Amino acid sequence: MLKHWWQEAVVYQIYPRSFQDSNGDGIGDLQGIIQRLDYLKALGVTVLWLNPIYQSPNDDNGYDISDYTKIMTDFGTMADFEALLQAAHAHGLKLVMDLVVNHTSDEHPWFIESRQSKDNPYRDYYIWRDGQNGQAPNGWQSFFSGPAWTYDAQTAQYYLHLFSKKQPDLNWANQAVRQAIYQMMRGWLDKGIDGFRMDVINMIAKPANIEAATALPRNGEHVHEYLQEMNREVLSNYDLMTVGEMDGTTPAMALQYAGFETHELNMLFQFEHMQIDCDPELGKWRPHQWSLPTLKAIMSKWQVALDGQAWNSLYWNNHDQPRVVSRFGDDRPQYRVLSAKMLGAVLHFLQGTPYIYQGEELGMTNVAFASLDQYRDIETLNAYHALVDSGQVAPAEMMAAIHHSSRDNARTPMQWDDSANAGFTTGTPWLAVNPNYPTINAAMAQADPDSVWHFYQQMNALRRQYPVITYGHYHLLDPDAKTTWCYQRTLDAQRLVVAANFTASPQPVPKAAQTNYRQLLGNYPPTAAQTMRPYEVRVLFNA
Ligand code: TEU
Ligand code: CA
Repeated sequence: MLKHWWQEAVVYQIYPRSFQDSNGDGIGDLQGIIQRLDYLKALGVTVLWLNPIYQSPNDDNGYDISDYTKIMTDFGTMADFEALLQAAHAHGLKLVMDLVVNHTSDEHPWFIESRQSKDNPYRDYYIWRDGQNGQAPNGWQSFFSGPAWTYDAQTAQYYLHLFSKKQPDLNWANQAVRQAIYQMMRGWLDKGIDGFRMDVINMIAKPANIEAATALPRNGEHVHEYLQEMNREVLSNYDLMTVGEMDGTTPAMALQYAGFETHELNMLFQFEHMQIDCDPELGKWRPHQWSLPTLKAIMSKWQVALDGQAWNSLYWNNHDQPRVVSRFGDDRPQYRVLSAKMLGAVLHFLQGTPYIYQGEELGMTNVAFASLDQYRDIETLNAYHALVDSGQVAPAEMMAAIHHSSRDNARTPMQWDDSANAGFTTGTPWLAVNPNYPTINAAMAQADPDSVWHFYQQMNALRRQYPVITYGHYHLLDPDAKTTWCYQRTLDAQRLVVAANFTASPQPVPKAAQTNYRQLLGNYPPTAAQTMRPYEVRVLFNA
C-alpha cells in the first residue's frame, strides 16, 4: 500500500471567528492565527484546517460565500492570508481550506445575476423551478428549518436552498458552474495551499426529476462523475489532502468516494457516531441517552471496512457539534480532565487521521447560556422558533436541548488564559466566552504536566514514534461490554491494546487488557490492579 503524507498527519481545526482576535473588534482573524502558530507547533499537530475565510455576509458564519477570491473583511486581507500561509509553512504546518461549493451566498454576483430574469446567462447556475399548485416544487425541508425553496417574485419561480435562504444551491448539472468552481480551486491551490475540506460535498448532485424527490439529495446520481472530473481537472495535479464532509454515508459508499484506488477524494467525514444521541424525529433537538456498545459498533465497523482500502477521518468534535467531554465524557470538575483524556486516547489510537477541534486539547466544555439572545448560530435560532413557536417543544425543553446540542457549544471563543475574555479579545467577543475560562485555559494547561493539553501532545509524539498507531489493523476485543471499550491494533510484531472505562465507577479490567504489556500512555499512574478507575484509559504496548 502506497503511503501518503495525510495518513500520518494530525489535523487541527481552526474556527477563525473564535480563535484569536488581534485587533480588538471581538472577532478572531488571520493575524490572530499567526500569533498562535507556536502554540500549535508545540502541540505537535501537522496540518491546519481553517473554516471558511472567504468574503461573506455571514448569515452562516462564512458558509455563505459572496466572493471566493477575497478574504472576509472581518478576518483580514489577502496579504494577511499570504502571510499566514507562509508562516504556517515556515512552522512545518500544512494549510487546508474549507471549500463550500454546494451553494453560494445570495449576495454572490452569480446569484444576483441569476435572479434577474429567466434568460439571464447565470440563470442556470442555480436551481430554479416553477411551483406546484401554488406550493414549493417539492416538500424538502431545509437543514435550518422551513422549506428548502424560496419564491422569488421577480421571475415568479422558486430557488433551492438546502440550508438558509441566503445559501442558494449551485446547479452542478451545469458544466459552466463546474468549470468556474475548478478555476477558483486552481487559484487557491496555485497560491500553495495543501488541500480542501469539502462542505456537504455528497449533496451536490440533485435528482433530475426534483419535483418527485422526497429524500434529501445525498449521494445523488452523478456525484461520482463530478468528483472524478474534479479530481482529473484539478486535484490530481497537486499533492493534496482532501476530505469530504458526507453526512448519510456508509462504509460501502466511502470506498467509492475515497477508496485508495478510486480517483475522487482522500478521506471523508462520516456522521454515524454523531447521531447516537439524536431522536429519530426531532434529531439533536431532543437528545437521548446514548449507548457505548452502539458507539463501539459504529466505530469498529468503519475501522474494519476501510482497512487497507480507504482511510478513516477520526473526529469527536467540529464547529457543528457539541463538545465531546460534555457529550460522551463527563464535564463535572472531578472527571473532566480524566474523561477528556480517555476520549482523546480511544479516538487517536484508532486507524486513521485524527482531527483535533480547537479547545478539544484543553477539554473545553459545552456552554449553557440562560437566554436565547446570547446565541448566534442560525441553525439554533431558527430551530427554536420553528419548534417552540409551533408548540412542538416547550421552551424549557428546547433550552435544555440547545445546551446539549447547539453548534455554539463549539463556537465560544478559544480560552487562552484567565485574563478578561480568556485572552481571546480586548473588545467585546462576537459570542460570549464560556464562563469557565478562569479554570479551563491554555496557559494553565501548558503549565500543568497532567493537563489534557500535555496528554494530546504526548499522543502526537507517540504517533511519530510508533507506526502501529497510524497503520495497525484494528480488532474490537469486548463488543458486548457496556462500560468499557477495549481494542487491539497490530502491525507486524507490534501489538497495542487500548482499554477504556467510560463510567465514573470502577470497572473490571477487560480480559484482553490483562497482559504484561508495558503502559505507553494512561490518565492514571500505571498499576497492576485489575480495576479500571473512573474514566481510566490504558494504552499498552508489547515491547
Ligand atoms: O454542515 C453540513 C450539515 O449537514 C449541517 O447541517 C450539520 O449536519 C449540522 O450543522 C449539524 O447540526 C456544513 C457545515 O459544516 C456547517 O457549518 C454549515 O452550516 C453547512 O454545511 C452549510 O454550509
Ligand atoms: Ca479581529
